[in-house]
Amino acid sequence: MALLTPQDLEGLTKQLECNNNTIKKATGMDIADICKQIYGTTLDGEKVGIVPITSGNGIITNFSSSLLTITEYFGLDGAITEHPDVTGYYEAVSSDADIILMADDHIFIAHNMRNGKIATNHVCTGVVYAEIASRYKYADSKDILVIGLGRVGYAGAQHLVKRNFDVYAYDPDRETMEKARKELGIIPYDPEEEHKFSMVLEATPNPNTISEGMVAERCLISTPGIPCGLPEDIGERNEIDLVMEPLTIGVASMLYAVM
Ligand code: NAD
Ligand code: 2YJ
Ligand code: MG
Repeated sequence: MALLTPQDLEGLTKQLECNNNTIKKATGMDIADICKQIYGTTLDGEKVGIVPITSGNGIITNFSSSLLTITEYFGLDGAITEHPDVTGYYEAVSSDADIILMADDHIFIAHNMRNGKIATNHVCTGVVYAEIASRYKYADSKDILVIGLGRVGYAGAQHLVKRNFDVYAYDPDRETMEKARKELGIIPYDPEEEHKFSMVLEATPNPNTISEGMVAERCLISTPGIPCGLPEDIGERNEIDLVMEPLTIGVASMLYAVM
C-alpha cells in the first residue's frame, strides 16, 4: 500500500480549508457537519495522544505533527508523545489521553480510552468520502459510481448500499468484484460502457482511473486516492467539483467515529 510522503502533507491546513469550501458548495454542509450526520456524535475538546510508531518503514516526517494540526483544527487538545512505540503509548495513557491516534505501515487507528470504541483510517475514509459524494446537491439520480474496491472503496461502497443508493462499482480484480456483488449487492460497472455519473467515489492508488464516459458534465468526484485519478483534461472540460486531500478528512471521520 502507498505510504504518505512528507510532500503529501505540506500545506495541510490550506488544503483542508479549500476542500471544506468545495464540500460546502457541493453539499451545503462542512466536514464536521457531515461527520456529525454519519455517526450522530460531536467532539467536545477531548484530549488526543498521538503516538509516533517506528516499525516497518518508520516515522514519516510530518505525520504526527499533521495529526496534531488536524486535532487542534477540530477543537481538540492534542499532544505528541515524547517517545514512540510502547513507551509513547504508556505516556499517552498515563497522561490521561481520551483518544489515542497511531499508525504503522498497515493500519492507522483511533482508540477512545473512555468508551472502548476503535476505528480504522481505511474504513472511516471510505465512509466519509462516500457520504460526501452522496450528498451532492446537483445529483441527477441516485446512481453513484465507486472506482476501486480495496480497503477504502469497499467500506465506501458498503456505506452507500446501506444508505440505499444505486451503487455501481468497478475494480479490475475479478474476485473483489464478485465478493462486492455477492456481499454488498453492488451493480458491476464496465469502464468501457457509456454511463455518466454525477456522483463518483474514487479510491485507487492509480492515476487516470476516471474516463470521459464515466462522468456527467456536472459532477462531484470525491477521492481519497493518491495520486488523483482524474486526468487533467477531463477536469478542465467539465464542471467538476473535486474533493481530494491526503489525510485530514479521513482523520476527522475517525475522531467522530469513536465518540
Ligand atoms: P487497496 O490497495 O486496498 O485498494 C486499491 C484498489 O484499487 C484495489 O482493489 C485495486 O484493484 C483497485 N484498482 C487499481 N487500479 C484501478 C482502476 N484503474 N480502476 C478501478 N480500481 C482500481 O488500497 P486502499 O487502502 O483502499 O487505498 C486506496 C487509496 O486511498 C490509496 O491511494 C491510499 O493511499 C489512499 N488513502 C487515502 C487516504 C486519505 O485520507 N486521503 C486514507 C486512506 C487511504
Ligand atoms: O508514526 C509514523 O510516523 C508512521 N508510523 C506513520 C505511518 C502512516 N501509515 C500510513 O500512511 C499507512 N498507509 C496507513 C494509513 C493511511 C493513511 N491515509
Ligand atoms: Mg482524508
